Amino acid sequence: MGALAQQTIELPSWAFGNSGTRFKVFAQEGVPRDPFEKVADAAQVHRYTGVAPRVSLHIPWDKTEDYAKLSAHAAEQGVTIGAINSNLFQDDDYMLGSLTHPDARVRAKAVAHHLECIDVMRATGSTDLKIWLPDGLNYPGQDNLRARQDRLAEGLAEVYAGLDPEHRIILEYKFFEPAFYSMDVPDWGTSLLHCLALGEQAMVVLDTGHHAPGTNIEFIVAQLLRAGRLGAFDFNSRFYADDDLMVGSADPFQLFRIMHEIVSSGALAPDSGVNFMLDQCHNIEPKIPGQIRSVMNVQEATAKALLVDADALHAAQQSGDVLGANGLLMDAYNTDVRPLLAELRESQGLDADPMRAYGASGYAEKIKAERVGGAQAGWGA
Ligand code: AOS
Ligand code: ZN
Ligand code: ZN
Repeated sequence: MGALAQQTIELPSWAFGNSGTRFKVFAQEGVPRDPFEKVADAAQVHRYTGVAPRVSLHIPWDKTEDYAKLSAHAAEQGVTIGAINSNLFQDDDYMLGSLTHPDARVRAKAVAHHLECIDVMRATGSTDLKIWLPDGLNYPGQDNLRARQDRLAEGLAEVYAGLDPEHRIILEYKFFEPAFYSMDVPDWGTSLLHCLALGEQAMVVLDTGHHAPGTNIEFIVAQLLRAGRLGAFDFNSRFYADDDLMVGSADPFQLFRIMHEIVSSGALAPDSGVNFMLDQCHNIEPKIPGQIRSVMNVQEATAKALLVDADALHAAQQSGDVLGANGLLMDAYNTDVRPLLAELRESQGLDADPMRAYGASGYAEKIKAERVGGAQAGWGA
């Protein structure tokens, strides 16, 4: 129970705004109109789960005049500002790339944007600068693959030089989209190489939706933990591509296997350096309950991973007991941990059922009445 109570999950501000696909953005009633309201909604998730005390921001979607005020507002609501996400994908200048662009002027603009994000970190007390690079090529021959890596290394080094000692760069990878022939940071190996070149304050972000179907994600988790460079997760579920569905909804067994690697490496506690973030969009379901459900799914996978009998598993592995070892994992996975989590919540003074408690709180009705003309998260326009 102690280990479970320690885990924290970070929520993305953009999960609370309207979102959709390239075909349609469905507007929902009561969605936030500004970053202050997004933070207030995220705080509701923390209020009923007790384990979601941070909110990631996205610049420019969450741009505001006074970041110290936003940070104070977060504190009043019982949460803090988490990772600051930069945006290199919504500016015409970036059509052929940002940090990898052939034109030095465009690369300098992308570096300057990150220095601006670092200023936001200073004003909000955030320690993670999350970089997801949409750069890449659609056609063979379109640009020089190797030169782009050199430009990227140079640009990242300039951003890294702007960090304060308590800051980190967390560098995400993605195997396709928006570029379809070759992304400039397509995989964990490329991200890790850049992080190693940058220094101790650079870590890899693993977004669970950013791999080819069939990829063994828990292997990547184990490898990055081994290298001491797993900085964060962007949790979500996918059936086909970067679906950004609720984590644990498509493949709860995969989430369990990931959490098993985390638990067996002792990487669950907040001081382990792994930031457990969600990166999701709720296109058709209500957003606050969607986030509550996601947090609960992560907690359930974690609780199951903590149930694995580590000593017995080690013994089975050492003696070559293939079925025994596999059986120990499956026993833990097949345990219903919901009563245990209900008990944990009650011991923390929370309602045993966060979904029910939020539903009964009247918050959804209140924001529907108060907020008119909610903003789009920025996705799917
Ligand atoms: C994009 O596909 C990535 O998953 C990004 O992590 C993320 O969704 C974006 O940075 C949101 O700002
Ligand atoms: Zn992501
Ligand atoms: Zn993504």
